Amino acid sequence: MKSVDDIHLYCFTPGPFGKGKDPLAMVEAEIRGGSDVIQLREKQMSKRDRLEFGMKVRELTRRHGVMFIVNDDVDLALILGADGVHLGQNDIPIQFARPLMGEKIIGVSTHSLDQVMEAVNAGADYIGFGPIFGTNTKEDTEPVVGVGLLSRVKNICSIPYVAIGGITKENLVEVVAAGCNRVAIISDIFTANNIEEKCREIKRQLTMNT
Ligand code: 3NM
Repeated sequence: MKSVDDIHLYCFTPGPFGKGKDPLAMVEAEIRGGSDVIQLREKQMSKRDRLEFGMKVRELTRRHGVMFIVNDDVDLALILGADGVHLGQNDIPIQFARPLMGEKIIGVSTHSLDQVMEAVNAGADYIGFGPIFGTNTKEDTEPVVGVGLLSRVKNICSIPYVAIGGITKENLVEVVAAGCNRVAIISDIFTANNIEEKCREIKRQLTMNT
């Protein structure tokens, strides 16, 4: 398993983008394209279906040495033997998750500089920061933070931070120019004709100067 410091391209399970397709094959394409993390994010599945699908993703990520993170559910993360859990601002606070997760990774979604500081102080291992641009992928998204605010995160954040929300291969250059070479992307990857190639091109841009 990689460490949070190694995160550049943070990917997801397909959710609604996997409808009528083979979701596991889509995840495999992301991994072949250089994804450093796969997050199990299947908000429309029942918990039992998430468990069953999650077991397959766990097996796949383990085989390829890719980090496996479960969205929202601490219990599912532990049951699946995931590397960590990702918590939103409306999920259980990190103080309650930490005793259960122990040394495992806890990531937290943040949407303001205050939330960044709060997550760092509470002992998060990494944070997501966004939405950087407008996005239709997530319901009830917070207001756009923009690359201006993103460029200020590094001054107050001592842990790895991953930019998220509306990021594409085309606007990635703005994110990198704002000093961030860690991104989480859903729609631009899953709507690509060739998921593997799209991931590879994005990963190349993120790791060009490292
Ligand atoms: N979290 P896309 S934005 C899951 O701002 C998620 O915390 C966000 O999908 C946040 O790459 C978002 O298609 C959706 O915009 C990201």
